[in-house]
Amino acid sequence: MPVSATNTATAVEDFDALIIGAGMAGLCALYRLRQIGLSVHALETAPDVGGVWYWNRYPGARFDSESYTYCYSFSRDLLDDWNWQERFAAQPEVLAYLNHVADRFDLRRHIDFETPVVSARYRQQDGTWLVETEAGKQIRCRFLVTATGPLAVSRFPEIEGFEDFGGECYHTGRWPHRGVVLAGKRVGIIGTGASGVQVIQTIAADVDRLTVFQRTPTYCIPQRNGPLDEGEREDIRRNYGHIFARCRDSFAGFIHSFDPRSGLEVSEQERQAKFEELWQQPGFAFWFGNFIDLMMDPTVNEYACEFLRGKIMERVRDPETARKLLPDHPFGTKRVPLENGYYEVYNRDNVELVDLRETPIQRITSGGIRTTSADYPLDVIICATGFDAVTGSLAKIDIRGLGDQSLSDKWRQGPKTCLGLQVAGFPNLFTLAGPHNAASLCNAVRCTEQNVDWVADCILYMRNQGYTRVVATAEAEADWTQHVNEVAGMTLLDTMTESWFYSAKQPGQERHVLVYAGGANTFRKRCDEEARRSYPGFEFS
Ligand code: N01
Repeated sequence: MPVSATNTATAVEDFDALIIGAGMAGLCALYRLRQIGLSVHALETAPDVGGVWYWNRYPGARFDSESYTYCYSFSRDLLDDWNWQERFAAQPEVLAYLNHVADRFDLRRHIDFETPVVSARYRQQDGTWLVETEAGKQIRCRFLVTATGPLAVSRFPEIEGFEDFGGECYHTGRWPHRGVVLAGKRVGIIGTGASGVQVIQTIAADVDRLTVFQRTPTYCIPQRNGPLDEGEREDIRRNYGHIFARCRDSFAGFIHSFDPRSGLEVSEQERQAKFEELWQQPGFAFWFGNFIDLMMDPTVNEYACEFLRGKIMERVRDPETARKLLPDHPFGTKRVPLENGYYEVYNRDNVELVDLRETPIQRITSGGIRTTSADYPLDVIICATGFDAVTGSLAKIDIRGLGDQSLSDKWRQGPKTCLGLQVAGFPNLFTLAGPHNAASLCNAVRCTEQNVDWVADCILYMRNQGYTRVVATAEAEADWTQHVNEVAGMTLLDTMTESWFYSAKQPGQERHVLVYAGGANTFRKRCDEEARRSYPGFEFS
């Protein structure tokens, strides 16, 4: 199976497998594919490892997953020698962890940094992929594994006048590494998703004035972060097996599992008690530990919404500001931000909330932001406006499969995939955390490890059977794509709520679901079943 060694005559490097990206998924793939004996290499745009954790250095960036669940499980020694400092680690600790992994397993020597990939073409004549970098370097590989990240391509809002602004302007997803001084400045922030919430609650006390430009309020639940002491760390180390098993069996790869009861079968008093108990717990307990039909039954969901709106009203002193913060979409149909004192920020004298649904932004001016009702003078504008999610980082690469078909063209009417891991017409291409894959609606590490294991097992199967080419069949792709859409349609995700779970980037565009809403546990079983039955949805040769 190995492709031949470096071919100096044509200056094309050859590897069995090439990974695009050296973030959380890419490092994992590098480790695992090397472990099964492949010659493997990775190309990374950034100057170092880490992916989103390399780029997202904005104030307050931290895990929304319990630290001890968002770490690799492939090495017992690694689990033993890393000491998580907080229940939900902050970005510097996460990045330090990923650097530690890269060093501990000697992964860096397989990575070319500052090497963006521009194209990848499948060559039918020899069944390899030819990958070209921005600098013109060519690499040939048997297997191409994309680990480009579902939230990697930052999106600035399409608002007129950015070029006129005389102050500083940053996107959370590309925060400057030199750091940014915000203390004493007039700061405006656009966007109140998970990134915006983390920034807002972190900087409010330091800046002179903070103006929050909010288009859609969303439900934030308390993170209840705190330091881990040595006793807790010891406990965690002893229980890693149990922790990972809980995550594996859960809907979204977290330690939280749905209550098997319907929210309709309990009394009002029991329901409120359950909500309160979940609200007091750290992390995503309120989302993924709630009643089993929270994301399916609009009445149950609305009970949860009412409870959370009540909490917002209690915490925000000014009733008019509180009203602006009240969401009206079903809970969980946008990714739920975890917060530490977010709502109390709006009780500060130096913080103002601007509701863009009432007074939209007209333009950016040289001195700040102009809405339909006022001019807001600013020194700094922070865009926490999200990403071209899930397919954005793949669309940046000209990926061409059989018959020179472009992946972007194929997905123009929405992604089509088999298990979110392969695409018909694109042999030997594996898309880690790609569209239709459980990994985007999941604790990322738990789910990408599953993706990587599945890919490694598939390649091992090929090796044992003497195959060099695998490709999803058109039927299996159609079945999975239909299933992904049907499952989303059975949940409240399929409301008209705008979120990155769906592909519509602008109001009015056709929507296609990008995530798998059937649950990480179901997804895993489906993938395992496919392997156990010798991959009936795939063609080998
Ligand atoms: O991006 P988002 P994010 N004018 O797309 C607003 C992960 N993450 O970076 O809701 C005005 O969620 C937009 O408004 P609306 C996590 O998976 C993880 O915050 O579209 N506003 C929204 O408020 C998360 O879901 C962690 O109306 C505009 C915001 O910008 C994902 O990353 C931490 C606008 C975008 O929210 C993305 O989160 C942080 C415009 N033109 C993030 N355009 C951890 O777990 C957009 N908005 C550590």
